[in-house]
Amino acid sequence: MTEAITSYRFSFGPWNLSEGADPFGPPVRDPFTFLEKVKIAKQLGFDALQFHDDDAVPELDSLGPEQISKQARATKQILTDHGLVAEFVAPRLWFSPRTIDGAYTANDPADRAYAVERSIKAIDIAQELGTPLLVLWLAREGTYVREAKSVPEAVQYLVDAINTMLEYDKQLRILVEPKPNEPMDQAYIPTVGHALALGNRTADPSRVGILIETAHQILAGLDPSDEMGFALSFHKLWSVHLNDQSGLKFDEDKSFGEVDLRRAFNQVRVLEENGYGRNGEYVGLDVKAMRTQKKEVSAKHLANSKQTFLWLLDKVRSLNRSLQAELVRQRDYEELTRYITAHLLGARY
Ligand code: XLS
Ligand code: MG
Repeated sequence: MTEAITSYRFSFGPWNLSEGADPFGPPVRDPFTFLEKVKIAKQLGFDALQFHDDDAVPELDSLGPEQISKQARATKQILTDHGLVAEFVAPRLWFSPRTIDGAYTANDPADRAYAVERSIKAIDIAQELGTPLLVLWLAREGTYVREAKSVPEAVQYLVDAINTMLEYDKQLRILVEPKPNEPMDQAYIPTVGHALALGNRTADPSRVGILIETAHQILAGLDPSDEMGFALSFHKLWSVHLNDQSGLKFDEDKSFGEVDLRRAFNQVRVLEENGYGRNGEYVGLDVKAMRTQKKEVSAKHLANSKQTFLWLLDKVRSLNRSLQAELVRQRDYEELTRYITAHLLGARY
């Protein structure tokens, strides 16, 4: 066990305060302005915001370099004025007509070039916002039809794109956020293991790490806390997107711990037991408000997820470690699981 941090720092992205649109229906709430979102973050006790490049600089594709840095500086100023910082920037490579067939792995070389140029702009924005972290959620890197693409070629395109970014900014660190499906049928980098292996193929593996989202692990049929433990053992867990997910379906981004409290407990436990946060890592929440929430109460999912993390942290810290060790020594795992259930329920044991 590594010594735990005394207090965690929390973050979320502006997209986590949303208007409730889904593929079957339009928005149901008026939007918050960016400034209102910043105020909500501060009010709820968050420390940082996460950004898609165009959250920080809207209409990015139509702007020149000077306009981009001017807007990025204005965004940074709003953060500073409210005592917040930027955790990371992620290029939004899934919206443009030029990323319909993938971004770094599109079959058309002009589309691949667009993806790299856009990523370089995202790095410029990250520099203006004062963060060395770039997150790559490889949304459209995968296939709908096996015969349309070559996997080894696609992997090489990904390596080349990451190398270009690492070369462009020598301080940059890249976090790959694996997800097995959605929007793609099959993603090229579906799991933490794939992301680690990809990082190892790049010119500087020491600057490529992982962001783990709870729901993405569940969609891959894996246990989120085990995946976090795996990345931690390689010192590669540089950010997390805690949330929850009810089974194998679309990415639900439910509040942390809403579906499976014990699974959430084990994520907090593995982070706490392995010193997560001691190198400045944030506890990020990638959660979505239910479509039924009215605007005035549409930030509760963020407050609740943070609260649940802290409640579970108390449970982790108050575990009877000698009892746990003794039950492990006796190999009485039935008793161990009974103890954990009692502890989580606050039942007399
Ligand atoms: C989508 C991803 C997305 C990233 C940020 O499934 O979780 O929200 O975290 O680009
Ligand atoms: Mg995410």
